[in-house]
Amino acid sequence: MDRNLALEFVRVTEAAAVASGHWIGKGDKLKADGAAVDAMRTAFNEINFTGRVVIGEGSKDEAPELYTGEKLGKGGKPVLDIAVDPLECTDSVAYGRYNALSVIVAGPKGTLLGAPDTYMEKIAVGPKARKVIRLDASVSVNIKKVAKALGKKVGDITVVVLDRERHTQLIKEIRASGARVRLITDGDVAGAIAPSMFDSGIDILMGIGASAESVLAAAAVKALGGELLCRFKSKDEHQRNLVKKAGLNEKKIYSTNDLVKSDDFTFTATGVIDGPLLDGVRFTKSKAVTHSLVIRGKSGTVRYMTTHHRRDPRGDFYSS
Ligand code: VTB
Repeated sequence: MDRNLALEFVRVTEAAAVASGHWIGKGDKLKADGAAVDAMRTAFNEINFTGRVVIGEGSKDEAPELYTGEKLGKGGKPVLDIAVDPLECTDSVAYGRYNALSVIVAGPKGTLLGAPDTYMEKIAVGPKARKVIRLDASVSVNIKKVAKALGKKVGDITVVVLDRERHTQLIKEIRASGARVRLITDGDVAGAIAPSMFDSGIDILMGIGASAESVLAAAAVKALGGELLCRFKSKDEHQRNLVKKAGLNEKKIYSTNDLVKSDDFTFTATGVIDGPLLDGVRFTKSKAVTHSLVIRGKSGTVRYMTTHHRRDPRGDFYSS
């Protein structure tokens, strides 16, 4: 994939982050998400490529834009699969909480798993512990093995978990093992990537989260040398049928290589609200300032980018 395309995509996540950044704390998640989706779509359609959304905002009937199957870009080569979350953590933005991102993963056609909109059980770790985790091992065994691989005491291990009732037992078991728990209200994309980032303070992600988020996080985790293992965990018959219809297997344990099949991909994210990966959007009198991360699969290069977007004096438009 053209190396410069990764930089084109950062304009897309920047645009979505700035647009949704205006909705922080205003209590309206639909407006926040809509702003991100509109900005993302407009910015995508200024790029010379042909994209097909494999993970988007839902099916065509549920999502007017960026739906699974939608075509993006001005056309021509390259032809890419696109997985997006214009606004990961819509609620965090609406209620002014923590940890929201705009995210894109792009890879050659057929290389990103088109996971249907359901749930997955997940465990994610960074490079030093990538070989020791098992999705079916007990919580305490996984934690002990990760601690050993990292050369840490179990008591110094931090496990990030989504704060959901379904995780009551998991949290009990983590505490019983002696490890520490960080609860997050949303955002298991950043949560799954954090153990692979130097000094994030997070060693493991555990628990059940959305399946689309697995594919998005897997790209960054793979490029950074970590591991994310997951398995579909449908809530009901409808979700089980979605998995079947997509030709996927409820019993299979998917690794980063199954979720993102090629090395030729890019992961691009811009922070909307501060989180473990990135700072959020700041507005000044004349500028919007964004913080982004661009990771290329082939080289494993990690670029942090701070961009100052000039505000057009006539309105809320920003230079790209
Ligand atoms: C998680 C979280 C996301 O969805 O994947 C979660 O990381 C799972 O769904 O930020 P529930 O909220 O139903 O538990 C999000 O919260 C939103 O996409």
